[in-house]
Amino acid sequence: MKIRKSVLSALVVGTLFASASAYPATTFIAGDVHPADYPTTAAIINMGKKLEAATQGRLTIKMFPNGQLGDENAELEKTRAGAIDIVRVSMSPVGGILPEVGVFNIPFTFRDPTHLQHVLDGPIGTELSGKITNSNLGVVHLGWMDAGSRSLITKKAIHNVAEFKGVKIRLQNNPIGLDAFKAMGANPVVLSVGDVFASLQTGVIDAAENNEPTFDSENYVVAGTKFYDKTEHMMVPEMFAFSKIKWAKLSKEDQALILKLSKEAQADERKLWADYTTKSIKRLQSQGVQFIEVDKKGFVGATTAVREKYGAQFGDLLKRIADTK
Ligand code: BDP
Repeated sequence: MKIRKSVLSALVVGTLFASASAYPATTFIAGDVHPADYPTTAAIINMGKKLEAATQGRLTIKMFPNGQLGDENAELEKTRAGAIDIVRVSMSPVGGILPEVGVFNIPFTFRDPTHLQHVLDGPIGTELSGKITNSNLGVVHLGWMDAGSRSLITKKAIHNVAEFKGVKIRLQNNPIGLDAFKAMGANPVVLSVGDVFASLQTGVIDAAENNEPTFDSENYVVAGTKFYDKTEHMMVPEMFAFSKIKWAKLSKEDQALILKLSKEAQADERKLWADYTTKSIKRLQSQGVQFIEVDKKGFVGATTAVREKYGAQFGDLLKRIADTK
């Protein structure tokens, strides 16, 4: 029997559909507490575009910004359960759950953000990434992201540790951070980042602590804070990671592609971070925020016992960090 051309093309199209439905388009769900234009969120959105292009639309990423999928602890839980595929969170809550990677919350551990980058780009970064992936957190670590350094965001000016006494300050969920702020004489309370604005406004807290981009993007000036007191007490990086349950379902090729694009996203975020920080500082200054050079020695001195207590749990890690150029 002679097969007519139209029948033939129908057969070809049918085969194409069959093979396409064997590999249906997959949308990975991503979550971040920050808005869509924030460096961390934007870097994952860019990664999604590249993934879509590289797979002719077979794989895509849908970002849920602004904490739409919950606060960071909730997002981590959902990622473990496979309800979120890609999560971007601060290392503070991660260290709270997994103390062996909690070194970033020991105050005054890094000289500056470049020192932290060198540590993360070297063997220590690789070791910590492996610890996260091999832990029971239920995620595959994909990469690190910059988050600058954290300083005090206050309603009254703080120049030294004595002036910080009794200040009610919001902290991330991390026990080392709590100890550190108690040692500085403050009155810390743990809240998720989404609750900080209202708590500042209603006077539940007098202060927050964060980097300039979050001070800016969360609009803390409108909630009554006018000072950025530059303690630079912690440099806590961000991480982004894939749900382990979901990772196991991907082909080796797709895993390799995601790892490659994650490296690029890490580099992308570093550039976005630098630009955004410059803009945030300008914006904060134009809103009347005063940047104060504090007497840092007093804050460092007040937290010596905290470094000794927690440093001991990390063996020679603090020394290896200090020795990193
Ligand atoms: C920001 C981090 C974000 C945290 C937030 C916080 O980028 O992941 O949720 O701090 O203080 O710098 O909770």
